[in-house]
Amino acid sequence: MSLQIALLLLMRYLASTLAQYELCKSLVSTDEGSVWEHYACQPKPASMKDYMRIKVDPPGITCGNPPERFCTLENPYLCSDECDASNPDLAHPPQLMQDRERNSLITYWQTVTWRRHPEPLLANITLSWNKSLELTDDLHITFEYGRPTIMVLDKSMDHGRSWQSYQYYADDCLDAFNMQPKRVQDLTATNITKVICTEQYSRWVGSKNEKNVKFEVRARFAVFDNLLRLLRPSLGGTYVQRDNLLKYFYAISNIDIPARCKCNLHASQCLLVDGNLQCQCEHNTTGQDCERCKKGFKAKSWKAGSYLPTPNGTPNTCTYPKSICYGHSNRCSYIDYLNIVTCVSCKHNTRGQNCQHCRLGYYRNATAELDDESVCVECNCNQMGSVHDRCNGTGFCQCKEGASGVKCDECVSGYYWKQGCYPNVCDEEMLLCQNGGTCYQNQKCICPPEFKGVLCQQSRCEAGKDCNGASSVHLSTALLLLCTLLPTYLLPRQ
Ligand SMILES: [Ca+2]
Repeated sequence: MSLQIALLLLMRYLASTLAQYELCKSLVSTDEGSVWEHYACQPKPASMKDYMRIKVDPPGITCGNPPERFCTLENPYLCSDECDASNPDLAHPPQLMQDRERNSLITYWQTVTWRRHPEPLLANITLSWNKSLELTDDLHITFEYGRPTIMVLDKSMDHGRSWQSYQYYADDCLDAFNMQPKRVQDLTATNITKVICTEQYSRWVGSKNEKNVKFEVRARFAVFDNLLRLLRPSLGGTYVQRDNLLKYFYAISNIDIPARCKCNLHASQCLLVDGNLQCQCEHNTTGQDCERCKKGFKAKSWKAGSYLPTPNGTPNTCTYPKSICYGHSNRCSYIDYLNIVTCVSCKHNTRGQNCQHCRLGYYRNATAELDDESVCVECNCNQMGSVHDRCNGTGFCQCKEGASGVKCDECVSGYYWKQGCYPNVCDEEMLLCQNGGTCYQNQKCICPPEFKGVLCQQSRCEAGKDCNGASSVHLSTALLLLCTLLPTYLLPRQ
């Protein structure tokens, strides 16, 4: 677990320093045309103070209504400064924590002074975006007139419904929170997300010397709304001087939040839409954080993109049911303007826009799963017996006349096989060879010498003649010839 966290942090660090993951997709040329390739992507870090909504509590905590005087820790007895909410030059409203300061004029929000001591001077500052963010660098809060001696940073993962303390700050952690003081750099990979109390940003070093309070997230990222609870103002390095409470108050001139929109690695842009930050989701995802698949693109459950493997990560694109192509292509692309997904280079004898069909000459193997490499099996139609090499969905080939069987490699009754099926010339039932002829493999009748014809139905004798007589004539001629020759051999030589 710790290794995973460390690795993820490293990836995030790399991702924030290298200009990677800026591209969600690109059109690449292939042998089969241009297709979109998708990549894990994320928006660039930005200063989120421009989009921040600030709310301060309790009511009346901001100074100037009614107008009041205050002094500073550096000049504790010259209490001539005035806060007046009705005078723009003397007002210190909350928005001065996020304004862009011009001409090096520092502007700041300021609270009422600690007149009611010993009642605590409490102030809550809620920072919200109505959008999940990921801090990409340290959060900086700049305090004028000294940093608080006690404060807490809370975070909310549910837009402010519930809060968890994220970091404690105190000049004396044991005294304020009964916690041992720690620094972020003391944390190791195993306890990197531990909630600590730090004394690093609360001790008095002079209000001009050190104004910043940091929340170090370079090593610890967060998704959040923030609640800054200011519990005790700067005391100027000493105890509370009850005779001069006008020097105790909070003043914040700037809150810097370097962060990026959390888009789950599915968007490279995050824009303000109707006053709210909105990821410009790619990879067929939708939602403010691209946290779900677009309607119809739910072939698999939604997944955030991944930084791994380097350098491009994994987009984990949402796909519509057919377009996962059951793993038969890794080159499927979503075409925006047609709102379709199309695949090229279908493998495993599949074809179709989504590799959802079997190639011609192949049929769906009913016993194989859709993602099985053997999902399409060859029809294997007999070339002689089939009309073509294609078959139907169950593997049956289309047979020529007389042929039968799944592969058309047999003949129906009345036909014989010889490089295909041909009608019987003769058989033992209907097409009987006549006149003593015998049927040879249904292909021909072998006739006696005196007959001819397909079924030996035709006599070789011409019609009307005595074919027997004709035969004896031939015989007697032969005998006569023999007899005339015989004496030459049989008679004794004289
Ligand atoms: Ca300011």
